[in-house]
Amino acid sequence: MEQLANLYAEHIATLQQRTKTIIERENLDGLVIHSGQAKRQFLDDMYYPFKVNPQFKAWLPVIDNPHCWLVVNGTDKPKLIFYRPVDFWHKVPDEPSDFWADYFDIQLLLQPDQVEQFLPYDKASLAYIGEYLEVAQALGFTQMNPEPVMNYLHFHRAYKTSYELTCLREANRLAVLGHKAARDAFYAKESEYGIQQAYLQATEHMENDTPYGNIVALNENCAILHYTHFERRAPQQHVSFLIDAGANFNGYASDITRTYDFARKGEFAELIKVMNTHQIELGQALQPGKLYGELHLDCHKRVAQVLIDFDIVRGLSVEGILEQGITSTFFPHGLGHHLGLQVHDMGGFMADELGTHQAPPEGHPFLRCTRKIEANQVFTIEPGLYFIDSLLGDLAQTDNKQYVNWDKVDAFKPFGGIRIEDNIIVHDDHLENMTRDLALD
Ligand SMILES: [Mn+2]
Repeated sequence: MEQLANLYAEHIATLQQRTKTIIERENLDGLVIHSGQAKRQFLDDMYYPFKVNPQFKAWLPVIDNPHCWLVVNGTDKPKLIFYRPVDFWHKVPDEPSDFWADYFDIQLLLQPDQVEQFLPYDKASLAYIGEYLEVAQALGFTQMNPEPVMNYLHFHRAYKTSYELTCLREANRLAVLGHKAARDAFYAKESEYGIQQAYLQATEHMENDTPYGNIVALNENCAILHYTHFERRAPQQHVSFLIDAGANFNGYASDITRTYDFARKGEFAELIKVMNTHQIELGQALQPGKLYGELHLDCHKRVAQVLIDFDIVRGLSVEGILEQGITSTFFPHGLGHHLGLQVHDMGGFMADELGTHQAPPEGHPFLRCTRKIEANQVFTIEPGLYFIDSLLGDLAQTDNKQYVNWDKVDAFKPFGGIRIEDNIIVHDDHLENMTRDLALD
């Protein structure tokens, strides 16, 4: 990981530059970024898993330590107030000595409530960036998460530094190890729970380390978009498998989906093959200057063609299917989103750094990205095609019922559905499909 250390200087310089620009524009002296606090469960002495403020982990790969603070102004060396209590109950974080430590003036904080002595006295021109507004208020902050600052940071976070791209490649590498182990566990007829264990072991992740709850679905469960149940017993028969699972590296996420047919032959296997081709082609269409929303509409066109080719919808042309909105029954989610410190990285709807909202096209409320595609952005591309009982039921209540080949739908229902998802970097002159580059078919 020597490469990471070499790239980190430029990463910090970029964040410093962004900070300098926005605080000058907003007449601020600096930003104070709070890593967060552990949340306690109601009437209990147990804590929820800690999830760090993404604006904090943008600066350094410390993702498991609450009560840390950053004081930055874009000019001075960033100050890190690093929480390191005396505690014989828990493992205390080591004193920072990693590659990133040299880039901060580090002060160790023994108790959360002693932070005041490390913060600048006059807070009138400082903005608090974090979740705990009452803590900020008690400390004397009057400006908390000012919208122009947040919009600016979110917008620019879409442009990844070389350090961040390296982290995202590594997050892909880890996830692909998990996906291959999960695929093998599927063909070995494991349960959803068993497949999940194989995934976690291969990625060396604990369940709370993954950037989102893994979706591990067998058979008709593949039709449940966010299925996170993990049935403990294997089904009588394995027919299909959908896994949507990522990994975390230095706080950066991967987000990868694959769908398998157990028999590797038959019409569902064919359907996977065709969707896989569309997924690859949609990924190749991520050209700088285009709007991401155009790709989403292109995907609906492709899904309409698939519905015709597989005789699922009859008596309508591609245009007719789109006009009637029938593709949304089979492909009800967005084509994809920005990826980075968060799985659904911020800034997907922003037309500019002021945060001007660019709404999704009419009839596509679930699309998470409408932004102009540019170099150094990272996207997921995840077309899907599902046989979802409730949505098919809704469709059967409309005049469009006549166009659906219900026998075909019934034949596909036991397989649930298909989603295929890669993570792609847009470069100036080429695209980099991080997921396919790792030989995940
Ligand atoms: Mn995704």
